[in-house]
Amino acid sequence: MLVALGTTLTLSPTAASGATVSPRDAPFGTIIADLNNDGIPDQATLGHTDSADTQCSVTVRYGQADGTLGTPNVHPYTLGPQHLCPDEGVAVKLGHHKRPDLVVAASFDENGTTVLTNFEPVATYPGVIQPQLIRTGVDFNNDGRQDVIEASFQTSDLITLLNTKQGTLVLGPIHACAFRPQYVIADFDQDGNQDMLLSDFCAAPPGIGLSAKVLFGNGQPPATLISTQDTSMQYTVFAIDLNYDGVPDAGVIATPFRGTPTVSYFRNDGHGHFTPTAGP
Ligand SMILES: [Ca+2]
Ligand SMILES: [Ca+2]
Ligand SMILES: [Ca+2]
Repeated sequence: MLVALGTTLTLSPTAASGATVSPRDAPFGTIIADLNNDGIPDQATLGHTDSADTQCSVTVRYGQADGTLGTPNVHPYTLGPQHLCPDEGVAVKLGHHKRPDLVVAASFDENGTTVLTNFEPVATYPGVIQPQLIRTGVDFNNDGRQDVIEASFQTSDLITLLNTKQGTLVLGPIHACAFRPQYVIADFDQDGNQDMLLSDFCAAPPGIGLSAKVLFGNGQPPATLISTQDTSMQYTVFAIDLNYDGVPDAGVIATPFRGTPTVSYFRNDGHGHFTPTAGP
């Protein structure tokens, strides 16, 4: 199964606009998810209530049956003086929780990933320095619980956090370099755990350079498809089923700084072993 980034919920943000937005289009700091299990997407906006950025808030507007959003409910909270207020996050049902928790972070902070349950902070877990990307909608260990991807655009760090049975987050199997990560989630070795085909960019040694690699949810060593030390190059990865066997194969578009992009294809044997092959 191929899974696109983000999820596909839509809602009308205001009755007047009539437009629909997906979570990917939502403004930074806004989480779109069904928070009260009525089947209608809701909106949670992360912010702060004072200029010092120490009194944090989540403002929740529940989606109504007519497509509008209800009146704002402001939930203030504090994280302590060393924290900036979170400005990004995702909604995930942690552990056995019936309603989504909010997994949030501050994009200019380095104090980890905070979980809000019922809009109150309950725990802080590892995170990257200055996270600018948090995503969910992926299950790396095939336990039915959605896990979390977090990446920094400052340190080119990408980590995964597994959603445990106990409702905690622990560092997951995938840890990579990615400046502005571009990736595809699919089960490349067909073991049930979702894997990540990543355009990997390491700005610092060891492993400095650019590569396209498959990182496996079961923690086995990554499969590197193609690599270069020419960091002016850009790789864009995609999944494609070249031989119609239901197993995702891989493609990489290599775009030089100046010049014509080239596309490479890699046949997957169904166990996560890739060999270069002709295109479709
Ligand atoms: Ca709802
Ligand atoms: Ca999981
Ligand atoms: Ca897998």
